[in-house]
Parts: sequence; structure tokens; C-alpha cells
Amino acid sequence: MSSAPRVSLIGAPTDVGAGVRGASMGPEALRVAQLQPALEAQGCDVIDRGNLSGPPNPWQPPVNGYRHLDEVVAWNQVVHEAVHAELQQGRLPLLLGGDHCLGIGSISAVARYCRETGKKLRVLWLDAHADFNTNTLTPTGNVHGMPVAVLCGHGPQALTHLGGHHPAIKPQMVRQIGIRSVDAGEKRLVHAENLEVFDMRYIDEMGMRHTMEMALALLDAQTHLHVSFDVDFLDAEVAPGVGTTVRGGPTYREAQLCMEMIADTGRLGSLDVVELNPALDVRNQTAEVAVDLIASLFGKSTLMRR
Ligand code: 6HN
Ligand code: MN
Ligand code: MN
Ligand code: MN
Repeated sequence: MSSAPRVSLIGAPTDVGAGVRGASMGPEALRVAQLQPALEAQGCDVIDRGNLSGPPNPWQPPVNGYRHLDEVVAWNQVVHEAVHAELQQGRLPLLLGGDHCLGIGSISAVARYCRETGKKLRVLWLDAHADFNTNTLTPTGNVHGMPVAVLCGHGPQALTHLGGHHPAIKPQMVRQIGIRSVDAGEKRLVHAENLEVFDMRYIDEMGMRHTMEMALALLDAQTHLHVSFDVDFLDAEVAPGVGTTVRGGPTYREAQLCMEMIADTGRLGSLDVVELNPALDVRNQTAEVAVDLIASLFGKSTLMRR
């Protein structure tokens, strides 16, 4: 990276979009795993903004195909404003989730900033899941299974118009990596919208290096790269502390390579780290793995590099 990034940690301690409780403890687990010193060791200037606040989790069943829609909207509004404020100050927002519904507020803010500044947006979605459900397609009603669809304009108005622009992003801006669990209706929408998905089959056959070369192709000096890192992207043996584990994910080494290749582009402009669930973790190991990988995203790499 050309100059030391100025990183702002923003905690969003909520699990209102999830079907299993506990991701609300994610921000603190990442702090306990020494996220700030790990970033400072990479030369980042880091400010911890503390935690945002929002409504508690009422733990109710879905209504019209959405669980906790009002609460999800409220959390995403505060996330949107917080992320946008950091970008406006020339800082790199690092959103500490919280469940993945928060990607709606975060990425709509990044998209708004890119429109305001004439930058091109590329979103890398690292996840076991496509998160492309709608209220009619979802088998669960959990909004953390819907953020990519919402950002592309499929969802309730309160979420799809969050950043004042509809849709917030186009499917062509997104590259999904690590996908291995997609619901039947969701799969049809993924194909209909031509979402670019590098699933585990692709990674198995082509390798992580080629996958990342494809996902990072055509970036230029005007590109703002946003990474939305759902910790369940990782194989469950490396990362047991998530609510929706799916076996057969990237190994520790494959994930390191993925992060290192993103760092090499020098284009990382914003980041979400979501779905870490300390209630399901063992001795905070998943948080520690996540911190290792985040450090690699900011340039921690092999002895071969300066
Ligand atoms: N995540 N496809 C499932 C659903 O409920 O829609 C799982 C979604 C998981 C979402 O892990 O961010
Ligand atoms: Mn996700
Ligand atoms: Mn996931
Ligand atoms: Mn509209």
C-alpha cells in the first residue's frame, strides 16, 4: 500500500438479522483478539470509534418473510451514517459486526461515497453463502441471508433506498468467493441477475490464485475495493465460531493467499468483518484467525515482501 491507511474501527454489536444469537458479541471478541495492535503492526493509524447503538433483539418469528425488519432498518441506518462519515474524512471504515445484514448499511454508504467522488466500486463478498434471498425466496426470514439482493434493489423500500439511491449497487460490481450453500430459489435469482460467483467448486478446480486473479481483474487507480468478509467463508475446522457453518471452505492457507492478493492491489477502501459468534467459539480462536487474516489484508505477508 502506498501510504499507511487510516483505519476506523466501528463496532455494530447486533444479531437482529441472524437466526442464531451471539454475533452481537463479535466486536468485543475481535478487540480481545488484539485487532488494533495487529493493524498498528502493519503501519496503520487506527482509531477505535467504539460501538454504535441500536435496538435490542426482540427474538420474534418472521413477519411477511422478514425477521425483525424494523430493527434491521434501524441498525443499518446508523451503520450507513457511521461508515459514510469515515469515508468523508478520508479514513478506511472497518465495520465490526454483528451479523451480515449490516452489509446493507455499510455497502450502501460506500456506494454513495463512490458516486459522490466519481470512484468505481468493486465489492468482494467472501462467504459460504450468496446472501441473495428475498422475503419470498428465503427459507428462514433472516435478513442476513438477503443483503446482496437488497443492495441490488430486491427488498423492502426502507432497506433498498437507504442511501438515497436505488439500487445502491449493480450485480456487475460484485464478485462472490467461497460460496457453497445457496438455497433453491436464491440460486434462480443469482442466475437471473448474472451474479459473478467463484464457488468452492471453482476454487477446487482452478485454485485460489487463479480465482483471485479473476475476481481482482480490471481494477484501476479509480477503483474503491470493498471487502465484505463473512467469517463463515472459512472452513469450519479453522473457524468454528460462526452461526451458520458450512463444511468444505477455504483452508487457513487459501484464505491467507486470498487476503494477501487483495492487499497487493493497494485498492482496499473499506471492510466488513461479520458473523463472528463468540458464543459458539472455543477460546476465541475464530476471532484470532480473523485478526490474522485481517492483518494480511493490510499487508502482513511472507518474508519475501518488504
Ligand atoms: N450469512 N441462506 C440461508 C438463509 O437463511 O437465507 C443462510 C444465510 C446465512 C447468512 O451467513 O450471512
Ligand atoms: Mn454472509
Ligand atoms: Mn455466510
Ligand atoms: Mn425505487
